[in-house]
Amino acid sequence: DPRDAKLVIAYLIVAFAALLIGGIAGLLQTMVKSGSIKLPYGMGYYELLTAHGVLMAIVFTTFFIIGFIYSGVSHTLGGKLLPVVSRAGWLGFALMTAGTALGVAMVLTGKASVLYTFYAPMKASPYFYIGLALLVVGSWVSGWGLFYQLKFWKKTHTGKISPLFAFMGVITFLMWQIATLGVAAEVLIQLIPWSFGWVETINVMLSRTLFWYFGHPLVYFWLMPAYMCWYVIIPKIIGGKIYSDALARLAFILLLLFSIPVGFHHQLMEPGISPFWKYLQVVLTFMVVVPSLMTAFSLFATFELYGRERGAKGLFGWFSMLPWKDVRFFAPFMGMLIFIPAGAGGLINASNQMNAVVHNTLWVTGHFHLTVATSVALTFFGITYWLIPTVTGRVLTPKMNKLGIVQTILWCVGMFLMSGAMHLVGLFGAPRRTAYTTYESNPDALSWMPYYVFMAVGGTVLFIGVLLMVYNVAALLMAPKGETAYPIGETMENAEATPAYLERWGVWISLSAILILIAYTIPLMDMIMNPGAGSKGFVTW
Ligand code: HAS
Repeated sequence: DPRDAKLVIAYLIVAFAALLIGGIAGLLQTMVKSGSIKLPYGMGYYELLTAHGVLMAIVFTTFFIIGFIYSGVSHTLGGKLLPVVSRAGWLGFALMTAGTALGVAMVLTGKASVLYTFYAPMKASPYFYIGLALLVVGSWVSGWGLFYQLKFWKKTHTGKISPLFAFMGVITFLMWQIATLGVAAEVLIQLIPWSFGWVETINVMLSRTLFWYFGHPLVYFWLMPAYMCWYVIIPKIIGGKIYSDALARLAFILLLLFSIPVGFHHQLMEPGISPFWKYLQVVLTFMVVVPSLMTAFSLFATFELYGRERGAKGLFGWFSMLPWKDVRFFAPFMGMLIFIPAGAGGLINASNQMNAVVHNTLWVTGHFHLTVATSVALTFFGITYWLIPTVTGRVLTPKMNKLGIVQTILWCVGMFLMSGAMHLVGLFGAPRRTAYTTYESNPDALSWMPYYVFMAVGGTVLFIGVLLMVYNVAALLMAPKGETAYPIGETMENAEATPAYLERWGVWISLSAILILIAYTIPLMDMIMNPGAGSKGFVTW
């Protein structure tokens, strides 16, 4: 529907504007860190780092995800958004854009150099937190629109299983809704009153815990739309079939259940949480790996069966049958490929003893540049090459396709240099989030410098990749008129029927709530009741 198309494009334009400004901040901060440049006009390293993180990790992703999911829900649930849903989409967009403008203005004027994780004891201007609150509330409003569209569809299609894309989109927003309750509580109850000076102290441990209650599912909020593309879109693009609708739904249900009660794996090195609760959440963390392994299995099955149908021979003959010259496949595929080492890094992080080696080092920065900034970002770029033409009634030309392939290669090369150097130097103990320093010419710190230079070189290649991507988006918006189909895959003919219980929303939401209550109730009560127990790590500032 042309009106829905406008909504989708509005979200995408803000997303790519954020990518551009965030990319500039990213380039500058990596050059400062390596000592290659000094910042003029009293600009600070932490200002740039915050702008980079907030714009890339929070604004680019959230706007892109909503635009993408709205497009697919409109397409698969009736071909058009209900008027009330479209209004929710626009209201959400307005709130999110206003919140982003306010938050970014605070960061760029040096009033909110609190990094993208923004928990206490670092304090920002209250207007930064108000901006964040608007962003989150806006995303809720958009999510409620999606829930309503599915509810309406179910009412008019009694007894039918919802389309896979819509199911996945709704579950992603359900997870987001539950996860953002933590950050909303942190911002509204703790950070805003404290930053306005209405209260003098803040419970730091509680603030960090509420943040990570949200912070880990946040990474699955980025990943799930990428999985939607891998499960539903990629089979159609290569000319194959979805391996199993039921398996895909089960993977998403497992992501809903296990992606939230695991925030403590970001706090393994904190003394204020008892080892038992950390242990429990690490076990749950290893559970959340299962749906990713299922996804890998399902993708290999789709690729292999597609190749064999076309006569591929031998164990890996199907590999050469894949459409390597099509950027709509190539970019997401590189994302999948890189997710293998990226996910392995996650397993290392999640293991308590190994976490003691890597925590707060550049290894972690390397990990998330492979996961969100490569696997997810490349998939989102790959989606852009068909999504913009589809909703604007245009076509992807061979020249744009070529530029897209070049962009993907640039991204992979830049990331190999940057993230590779981050992983290595992190293992030598180089801390994350520090401006240029040699720690008074300490020999260890001096030995890290060549890696920082590699990071800056990789960062520069990536910046060229950002510029090319923004150029490609502009070119797609002005591409020749024509028709591009929305690529929704179909399930294999011989796949088993999807069981109806996979759509028992009440059951899955209740199970998710139970797991969260088990993992968090006692530690949270402990933190609230003993806010000043300094020796246990509960600090009030
Ligand atoms: Fe992580 C820190 C553990 C996944 C993002 N993570 C972070 C941070 C970010 C982040 C942003 O346990 C930093 C936060 C901060 O600022 O402090 N992470 C994990 C684990 C996983 C994981 C266990 N992370 C992600 C994803 C992210 C992301 C996904 C973004 C999108 N992470 C941690 C931990 C920390 C952490 C600790 C805290 C560290 C610390 O101490 O601070 C797992 O979900 C990973 C499972 C993935 C797999 C891979 C499956 C492979 C697939 C691809 C198949 C490929 C095909 C193509 C089919 C098991 C699905 C191949 C074809 C061929 C032909 C070969």
